Amino acid sequence: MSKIDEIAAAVGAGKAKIVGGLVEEAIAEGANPSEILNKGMIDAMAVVGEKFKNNEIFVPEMLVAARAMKKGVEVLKPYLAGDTSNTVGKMVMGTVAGDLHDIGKNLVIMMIESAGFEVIDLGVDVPVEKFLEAAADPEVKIVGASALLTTTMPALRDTVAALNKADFRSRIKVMVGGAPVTQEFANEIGADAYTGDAASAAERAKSFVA
Ligand code: B1M
Repeated sequence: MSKIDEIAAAVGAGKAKIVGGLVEEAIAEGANPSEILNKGMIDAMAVVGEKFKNNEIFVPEMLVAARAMKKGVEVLKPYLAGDTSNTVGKMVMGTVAGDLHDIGKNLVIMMIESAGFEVIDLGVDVPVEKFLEAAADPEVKIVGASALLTTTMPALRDTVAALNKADFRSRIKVMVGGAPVTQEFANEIGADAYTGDAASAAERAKSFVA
């Protein structure tokens, strides 16, 4: 079994205590940090999601897998993130109301910070008003919102609709993402950008301030 397969197995089994060590070992062996993230962790979470859908595992197992992934990401962060000393702009980011999923949002924040942005993390289950309040800061250039559940896509719609009505709308760009979100949905709700992964989110954010 390759080290990346070992990481995927440990994330899938929720073995938070060993994931960090395995990531260190993989790095020491010369594994590519993005490959560790994509194949060792994100793919492993997709398997966890499939098992949950098929009733092979339940919420507690999903939760421990998420904790294990977070441990791995903590160790991986310095290898993925670049020089953050030059701030290119301020961004607000949160997971929409009713939604507690934060791994994807945190990855997006990590990549966007490494692209030079200062990110205000509003956390999870963020009401529309909190997005509006944070986005009212005149220094904010981008507002990002994440939704992981089909049932919270309406909250994403509401969030974007409220931002679209705000008097500061022309100052900001609105970015959306999350597993159930599509380019089509993003167009429909009036967001400026949709990306399917964290690295492209950072690229897109950079393009807005270039
Ligand atoms: Co939840 N969950 N979950 N869960 N969970 C999913 C999303 C699900 C698909 C599993 C499944 O059934 N196959 C399913 C949703 C089904 C649906 O909506 N149709 C589901 C469900 C049903 C639920 C509950 C309702 C379960 C229950 O209680 N019965 C419940 C809801 C709680 C709530 O939010 N109110 C729930 C709870 C949980 C846990 C708390 C146990 C845990 C979350 C822990 C945490 O986040 N701290 C959890 C987990 C871990 C998952 C899965 C297994 C993994 C999610 C994840 O972290 N993926 C997930 C299955 C899956 O996604 N296949 C599942 C890895 C992450 C890196 O990917 O977040 O997609 P993702 O982010 C990507 C991109 O989407 C993108 O970039 C990221 C990195 O590349 N991206 C953006 C994300 N945001 C972006 C923003 C951008 C741009 C790109 O611009 C701003």
